[in-house]
Amino acid sequence: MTTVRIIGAPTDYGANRRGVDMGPSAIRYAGLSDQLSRAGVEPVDGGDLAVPRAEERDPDHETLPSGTAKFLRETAEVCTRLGDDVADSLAAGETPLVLGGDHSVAIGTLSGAAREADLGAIWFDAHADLNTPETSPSGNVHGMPLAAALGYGPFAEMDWAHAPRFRAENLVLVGLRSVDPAERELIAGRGISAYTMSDIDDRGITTVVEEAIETATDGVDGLHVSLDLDWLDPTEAPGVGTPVRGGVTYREAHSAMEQVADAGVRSMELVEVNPTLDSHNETAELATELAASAFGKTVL
Ligand code: EXY
Ligand code: MN
Ligand code: MN
Ligand code: MN
Repeated sequence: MTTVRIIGAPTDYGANRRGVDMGPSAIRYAGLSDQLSRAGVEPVDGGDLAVPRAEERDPDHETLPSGTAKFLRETAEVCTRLGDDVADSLAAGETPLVLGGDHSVAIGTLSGAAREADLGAIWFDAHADLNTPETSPSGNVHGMPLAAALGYGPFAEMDWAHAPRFRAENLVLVGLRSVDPAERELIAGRGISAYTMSDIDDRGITTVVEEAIETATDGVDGLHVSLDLDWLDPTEAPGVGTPVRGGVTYREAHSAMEQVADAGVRSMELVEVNPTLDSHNETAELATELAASAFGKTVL
């Protein structure tokens, strides 16, 4: 039986508002372990990483030679430990499931997951998360994890940030509807596969995810699934900090997760659940249900 190791990463350094640090608690409270058991995997809860509260840290941002990345030092510190935990879990033959926290935790997940294996990734998100400190309109690192993992801009000089065995050719973005100009340039210039919501409208979720899996897994050892809950329409997932209207439906999301279950998930993360913005914990509940689908839960 597959062992899924739950690793909580309760950060909010990368987001512009508090609350997303309560994501791991809310997702557990929503019944994650039970859902995973029903999916036929064995959940092991490794607890949460220790994350110093943002208020105890320099509230100001880290200014780099060019650009801004708020709380970058703190993010580096947490992601380094998270990367080690993810790598250890994989080395033990487990499947790590990281609970954010804001999406900056993906820098740690990807660096750990791409340490001993060539990694492909599907990024289910309204956003491209490809800004660098120079191009970011906000300075928030949750808009930068893919640029970090791929070593773009000043991240090239930061060994903790880039994922050693993860290439742009095996990255696929699915569900885009909020992309900044510099991110658009990177997608075109670096050959990153990307599907917008219009692509899903035109071609259907099944075809899009089928192609995404093919591209992400081409020539690699395993697939990472990054699920930002703002991928879904805000009517389904209100508890997120950066909602964008026009996202996927409940059923489309499940269908996509069922497809990745068939492909096989090597590592996964659930990020950006913000209980202070949620309605009766429904976004956290949705996260647990989608994780169960991604790990193979079926009706019959
Ligand atoms: N692209 C915007 C920025 O970089 O500030 C917004 C990023 C939001 C990132 C969210 C969580 O996926
Ligand atoms: Mn994101
Ligand atoms: Mn997002
Ligand atoms: Mn390096």
